[in-house]
Amino acid sequence: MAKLEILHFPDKRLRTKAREINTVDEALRLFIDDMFETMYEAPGIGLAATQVNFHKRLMVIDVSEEKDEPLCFINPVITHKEGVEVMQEGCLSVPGFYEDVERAENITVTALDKHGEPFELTTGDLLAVCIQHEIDHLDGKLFVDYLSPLKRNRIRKKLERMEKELAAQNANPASTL
Ligand code: GNR
Ligand code: NI
Repeated sequence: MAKLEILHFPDKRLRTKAREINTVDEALRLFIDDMFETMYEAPGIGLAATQVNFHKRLMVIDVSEEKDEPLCFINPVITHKEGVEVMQEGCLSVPGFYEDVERAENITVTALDKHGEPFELTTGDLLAVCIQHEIDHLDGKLFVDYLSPLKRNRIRKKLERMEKELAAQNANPASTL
């Protein structure tokens, strides 16, 4: 197992539209294990392949308290949406920022599981929000896209500055001692 590197906004690679997966094999299952490890260690309740620079339609989620309900979605498609709900969202690719986002309250999603078997799930609450958030990633979309340009640019500038400081620190670790 391996922890994968998570891309941060405004990295252009987060804007890539992921492609459908044609074959669900052992190699893919090993990668799925790495995605779960990366998500649990972050920690996060979901992770889309786009965030770890793998541009295929794959995402993992676990919204349970005990972190014992792993869900894997391959080629997910939302077939039904109902109601509207506002929830405060965060994102591992936008670290440290939390903002209200409006999404469908209840959804039905179809996907393949990690064995390539089709399934359908109808759900609400945090799981419904998380599924919509992850599918957005697969389409190159981030929760900051729902905010005003002013808010989004503020977040972008802060993250760019943080990234710069991190790079400088990595180049010369003694400078901050
Ligand atoms: O860990 C996460 N928490 C979260 C909270 C509210 C709405 C969505 C999320 S998803 C996020 C992990 C992540 O960035 N997934 O792409
Ligand atoms: Ni996210």
